[in-house]
Amino acid sequence: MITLLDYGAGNVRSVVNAVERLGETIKPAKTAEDILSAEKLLFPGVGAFGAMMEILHQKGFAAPLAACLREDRPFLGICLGMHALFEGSEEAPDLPGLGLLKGRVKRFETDLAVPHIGWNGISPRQPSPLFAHLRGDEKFYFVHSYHIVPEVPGVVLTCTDYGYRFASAVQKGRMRGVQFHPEKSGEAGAAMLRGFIEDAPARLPEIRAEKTALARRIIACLDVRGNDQGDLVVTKGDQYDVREGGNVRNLGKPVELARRYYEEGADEITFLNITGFRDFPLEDMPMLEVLRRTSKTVFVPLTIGGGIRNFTDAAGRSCTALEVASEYFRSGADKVSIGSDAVAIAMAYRKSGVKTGRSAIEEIARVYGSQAVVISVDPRRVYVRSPEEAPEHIVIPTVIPGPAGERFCWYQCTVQGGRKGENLDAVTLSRLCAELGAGEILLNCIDRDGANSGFDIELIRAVKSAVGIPVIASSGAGCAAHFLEVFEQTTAESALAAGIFHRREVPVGEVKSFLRGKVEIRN
Ligand code: 1PR
Repeated sequence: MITLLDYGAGNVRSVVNAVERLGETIKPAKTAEDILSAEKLLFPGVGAFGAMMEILHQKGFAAPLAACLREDRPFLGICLGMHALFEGSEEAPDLPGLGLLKGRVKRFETDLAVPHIGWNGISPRQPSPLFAHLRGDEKFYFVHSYHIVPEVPGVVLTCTDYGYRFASAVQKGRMRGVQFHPEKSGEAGAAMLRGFIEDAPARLPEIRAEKTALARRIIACLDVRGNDQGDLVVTKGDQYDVREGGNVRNLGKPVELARRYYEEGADEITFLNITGFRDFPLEDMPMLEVLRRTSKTVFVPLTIGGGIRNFTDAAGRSCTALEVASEYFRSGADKVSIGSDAVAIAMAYRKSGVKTGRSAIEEIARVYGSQAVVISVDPRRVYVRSPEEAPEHIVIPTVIPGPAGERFCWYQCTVQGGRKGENLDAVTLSRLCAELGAGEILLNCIDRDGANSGFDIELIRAVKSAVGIPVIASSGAGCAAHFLEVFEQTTAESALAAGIFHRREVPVGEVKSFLRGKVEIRN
């Protein structure tokens, strides 16, 4: 029996599912006594260090947890659950940590994108039960802006490279902590959790890489909506038009398709509720059930988008984006993606120059961390003869001339699934949202959507050069070579596709096989 320390933030459902899948039972700690009587403790942390420490103290969990750890009770802390073991964190300098390990938590200082998001390796430093079922060359899912800096080198269990080498796991007696998320790391993560559950004999894996590398991610995207018969289906548009012969295209069931992509090797799954902008968000949330069911069989990160915004309906009922997002996190989402509302937020911020702290981006980032906030951008090319024609926008030269031979273009942001264009360009939108605390950009392109003609390299380069957060290249993938092209010609951290996967024209596995040996990927 494992006792789960759930302090109420983030996606603990995935941890429960990952443990139960291994045949172990898991019980949430509700009182201090539950912690003190635990056989084994699992502490998954998601969100922000300050909020976590405050809640641990409010609930009266901090002292019993520290007592168990001093007694050397088997413990596994994940991400913030490991940060809590240290003396403090730059993320909330005034709030001390538990101080069981000497050292602090600091923000990444690197030219690479922060947060560090994706699948990276681990370089083991000492034997551990966590390695009992590992080869050593597996990759694990990381998502963090801060990392630990232990003062005592002897506690370092693994190291990982991202710009520089950092400690990615610690071990002192039976107290262990990992920066990555085993519950989101597919079969490798399950193997590590099994070692913890069994309290297996400590060993070193056979393969011990000297250096590790972050993989470029392949993401499968499922656009979901109700069809005319009222069923929730995965659909797919051409330039966002999802109807064919008057009917919504039906390409399958969301939960089944997500599972198929997981089994084929997708590194992440994104669900977009494409008509989510229409209704009162909390009234009917069919995607909650989709997430709950998906998180039972899919052990890679899940992102959900559509309808995440502050909303007041005609009857005066209101809800906040944070409330909507919280429902999604509780149901199994790791990240939420904001589309239309991000455009409104960025335009207001550009006009006032003031960060109110109350926008959906800021509020969700404050509670769940920046890494949980993705901005979904739906731009369309607008051709101009020269940059002077659109002085308020970021205009770029293009090698693909416009209908009248124009050699320049800018990318107009749209809202409501491309139905309405706004006076804001995609590069500026991305920069402003990153300033407000977004952690990742999902960069679609309406002109390329469903076109199978390849990603819009010019758009991706323009956005990538304007932000310091990871960018997901999206729209236009028609063959495996298009993924190689986007990874060779841009620094996008990941690439997303929909149509070719749904129609089985190019399965995820084929993309991976094609890329293997050419770019760093997760096997
Ligand atoms: O505005 O916050 O409610 O979010 C709505 C979300 O739904 C946005 O993320 C928006 O991108 C998405 N969306 C709205 N309408 C559509 C539509 O298609 N009619 N889908 C839509 C966007 C685009 C991509 C697609 C890629 C890859 N889907 O995500 O998966 O273009 O496709 P491909 O590989 O087949 O080319 P809000």
